[in-house]
Amino acid sequence: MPELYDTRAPNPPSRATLVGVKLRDNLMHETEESLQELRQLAETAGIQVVCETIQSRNTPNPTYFIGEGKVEELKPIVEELDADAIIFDEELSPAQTRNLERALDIVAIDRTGLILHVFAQRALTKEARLQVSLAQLEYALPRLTRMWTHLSRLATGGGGGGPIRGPGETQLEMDRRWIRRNIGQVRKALQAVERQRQVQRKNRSEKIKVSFVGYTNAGKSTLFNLLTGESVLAEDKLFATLDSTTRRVDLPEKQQILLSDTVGFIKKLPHQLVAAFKATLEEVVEADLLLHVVDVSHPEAEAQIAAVNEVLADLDATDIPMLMIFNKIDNLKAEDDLQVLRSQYPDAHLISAQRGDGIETLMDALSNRFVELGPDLSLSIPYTDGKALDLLYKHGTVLNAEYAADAIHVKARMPNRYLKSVSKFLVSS
Ligand SMILES: Nc1nc2c(ncn2[C@@H]2O[C@H](COP(=O)(O)OP(=O)(O)OP(=O)(O)O)[C@@H](O)[C@H]2O)c(=O)[nH]1
Ligand SMILES: [Mg+2]
Repeated sequence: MPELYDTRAPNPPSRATLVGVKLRDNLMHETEESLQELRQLAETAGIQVVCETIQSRNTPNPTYFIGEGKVEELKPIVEELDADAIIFDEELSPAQTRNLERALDIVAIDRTGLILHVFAQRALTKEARLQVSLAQLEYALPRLTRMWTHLSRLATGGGGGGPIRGPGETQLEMDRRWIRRNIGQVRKALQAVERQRQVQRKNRSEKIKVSFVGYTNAGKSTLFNLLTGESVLAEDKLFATLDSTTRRVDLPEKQQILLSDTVGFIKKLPHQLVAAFKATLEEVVEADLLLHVVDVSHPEAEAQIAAVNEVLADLDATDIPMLMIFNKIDNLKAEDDLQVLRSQYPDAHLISAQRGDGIETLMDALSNRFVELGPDLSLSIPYTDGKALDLLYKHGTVLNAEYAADAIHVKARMPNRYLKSVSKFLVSS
């Protein structure tokens, strides 16, 4: 793949001032928690946070988002602390970005830009990198001044891939044309990768598909590893996982499911990213069951659940049955009160993916859930059709097998999706 798709910024900032804005409709603690998350995002991106500030205002100032007085106040601070970026926990307009950069003489970044930057740094596979490229290009199109996060010209690598100005074309038009052309190329490359993925998915269409969803850092990958014996990267960083991984898991009642670990969601997830990651998220959209993993020890657990549900609505995935999993119960403090959450989600499973608490019960619940899908069946299987019996053992629960002279008489349960493969052996019960 040409270096054209190198999504990493050529010279990302290293010392940042963070700005949160409490608007009329927000609560102060929400603004504070969100700023705390922005700090985590910045740190994940390798940016040191040298200062944090919150301004309360009714509505954003159209010129700077924050007030002019606040900008004046920040000038000496930024200089003294040697900050090279100001990061807003809000979405800045292209004009606000430009004005802030001029006034403070440092890079101005918004929450979306930072999230895109983190994704770009962490994207390893070809598909994830293409998806991030697409999101970045679409974000860059109206914001041509934001060179730090763009696909840089440097990234076009050899072959003189940078833009060449056409007759009568302004720099701006040329840049736009260059970005549009790249969007086209990245889309094409993505389609090719997605076609491959479709083939793989077809092979799985028979199986029960279960997919994790959840806020970033909730513990999805830790639980995935525990259930599959895999070693997907799980760490205390936001967006440790960008690609989905799917593995077979055998449930206690012997049914097999395909379990997928997926990218985590976040509040104010850039819509460019949701669109770009639609293919990766097909694991979610096509699932028979979603396991919504929540870090229940997080002070914002409830808001995080809401943020995940919002993204699911964006993906049209709200009709898929969902099981709530309250993770990290080992991390709960005495003063934490789960009353509200538990009353909202009485069926939630309380677990610790790290310590293994509650896992057996969770597996049993999953197993029972899929057994319920099939009614009790009576079958008569000729000895020459041993394969059908194998299928029953593999995907269903054999309640009783009687080896008679003419055939094997079996009582079993089978998930509905497999019924077809044994239906010709059904006898009335
Ligand atoms: N105390 C505690 N920590 C946990 C538990 N489960 C996971 N963690 C920790 O939480 C952090 C995030 O875990 P991951 O499994 O990477 O979370 P994730 O949901 O996959 O996160 P992303 O891939 O970033 O969306 C890691 O440091 C885990 O060790 C748990 O049950 N208890
Ligand atoms: Mg993960």
